[in-house]
Amino acid sequence: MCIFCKIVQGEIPCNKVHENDEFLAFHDVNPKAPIHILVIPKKHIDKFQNVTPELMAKMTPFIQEVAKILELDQRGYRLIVNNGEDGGQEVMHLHFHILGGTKLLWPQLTPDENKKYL
Ligand code: DGP
Repeated sequence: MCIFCKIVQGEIPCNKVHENDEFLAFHDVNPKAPIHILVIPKKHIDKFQNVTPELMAKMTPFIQEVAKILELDQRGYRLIVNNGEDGGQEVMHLHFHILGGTKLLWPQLTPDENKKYL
């Protein structure tokens, strides 16, 4: 069983923010911003590339609710999904990162800072 399925089952504790029958939101163990939440479907789906439109249609309002609970809805926040190897996904259970609580930077994401991509 993957680590996030163990969190869903209660085998590994988490600092929960919100949940319903299908989704769970909890604080990231290694926060990259003052507020860093992970939102996951309780059902195991390995990555964003394999999520269905039907599940996303329900996940979207859940993420918006979490942002409201954390009072990020007015100031703003960033949503990140790392998908697959090049995307830097470490836990192979679909998760959205919600980052906020400060004005976020938009850092260089590749090692070569001088390379232009356009
Ligand atoms: P990603 O690189 O997108 O797969 O991000 C995985 C995130 O999951 C990373 O920011 C750290 C977090 N994480 C890994 N294991 C645990 C855990 O056991 N508990 C919590 N709360 N977060 C975890």
